[in-house]
Amino acid sequence: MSTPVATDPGLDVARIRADFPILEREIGTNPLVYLDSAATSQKPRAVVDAVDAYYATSNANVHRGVHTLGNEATDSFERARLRVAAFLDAPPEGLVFVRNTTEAINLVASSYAMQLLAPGDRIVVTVMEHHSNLVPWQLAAQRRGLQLAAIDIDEDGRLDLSTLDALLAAPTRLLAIGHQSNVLGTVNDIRAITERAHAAGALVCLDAAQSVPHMSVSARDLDCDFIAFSGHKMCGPMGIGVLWARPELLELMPPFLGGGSMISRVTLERSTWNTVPHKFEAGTPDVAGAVGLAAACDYIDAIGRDRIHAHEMSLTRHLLDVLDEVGDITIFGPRDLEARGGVVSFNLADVHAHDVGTILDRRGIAVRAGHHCAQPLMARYDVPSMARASVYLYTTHEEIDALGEGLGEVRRVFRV
Ligand code: C6P
Repeated sequence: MSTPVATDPGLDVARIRADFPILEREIGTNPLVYLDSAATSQKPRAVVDAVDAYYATSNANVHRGVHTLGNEATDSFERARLRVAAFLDAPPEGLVFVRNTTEAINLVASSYAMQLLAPGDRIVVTVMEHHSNLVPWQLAAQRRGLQLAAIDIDEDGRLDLSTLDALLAAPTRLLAIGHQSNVLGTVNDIRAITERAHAAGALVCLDAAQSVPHMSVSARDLDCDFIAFSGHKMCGPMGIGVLWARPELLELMPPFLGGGSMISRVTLERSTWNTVPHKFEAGTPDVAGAVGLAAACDYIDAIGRDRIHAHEMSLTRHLLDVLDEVGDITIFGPRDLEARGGVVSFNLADVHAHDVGTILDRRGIAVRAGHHCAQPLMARYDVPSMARASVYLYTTHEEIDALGEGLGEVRRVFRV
């Protein structure tokens, strides 16, 4: 029997689900059970409608025209910047619209690490990073002669911070760290870690791809120097993401991409740059994406991030219990709910995660299987792959039960 779970009586999941048209879909003859929100979330009608309304009524290029539509589009884009900055509790002049977390971190790697760090300087990452928060630093290290070092994890899948001060000592200039692991679900204590990094003279680049959608993230409270996240994991459109950086750092950093919009004055010989954050937004931006992301912020805040988080914690408790009941399951990451979010990776006996995912899909259950863009972490656990279930505001406890039944079928099929 699974442990009784305390659901938030205020979160009307049936009503929330009615906002997400895709959740009515069937996969074959089964209702869709979408347990892959860590890969990308589904989109509420409010976001789809906001994108649609923008294209239907105000579409024009931004920061260029003198005509009415151009001004409306520019207003919509800049209002979206203010809205998303407010969601992040951050000064809007530090908010750069990019495509996704990956692009945001590449921007920092190119315009900060490669340009403003010196050969021999060190960047510290962790072994639980997504490739997006590792490969850009590797490229910067190769091109600029920087060193890279990694914080390890303990048996429970939490960071081993006993080595942190030694790793942060000179010549470390930057700590690049995820807020919540997309594999282990581990939530790192960023406020405390940032204090230690700053005390050692290092800046902090936070990969918030898996945290901003699921909990209140305040740039002011966390005090990080760079924060990256994607719209598509937080009910927003694909193709829009955010780099927030301290404006004074953006001032110091040279541009990432060159072209229209990011300049102040151009001659055949040289150019000068637009003010921040526009200096980092070359070319025509994804205005509809920004408008959709602002609508996603409104949608999430109307429900309440604390309530969404409480619901997800209740689901996670249930998920851990259901996986235990299936038997022969190895769960990766902390068991303690205080230390984790609603992303749970596991393996069932010696069945390959892809086989688990394929059999679950036959029942309409979508989980992710593979290395989760975290190959160093797979190597750390000495496994080729993991299966992963992840929850969001529209997930129900019954869907977790369906996962448990599906895993029972996997056991029968593979006779384990
Ligand atoms: N993780 C997952 O299934 P992009 O693709 O740029 O929007 O996000 C990259 C990224 C960066 N950091 C973390 C912690 C992430 O989880 C992700 C995306 C997805 O886990 C797709 S690989």
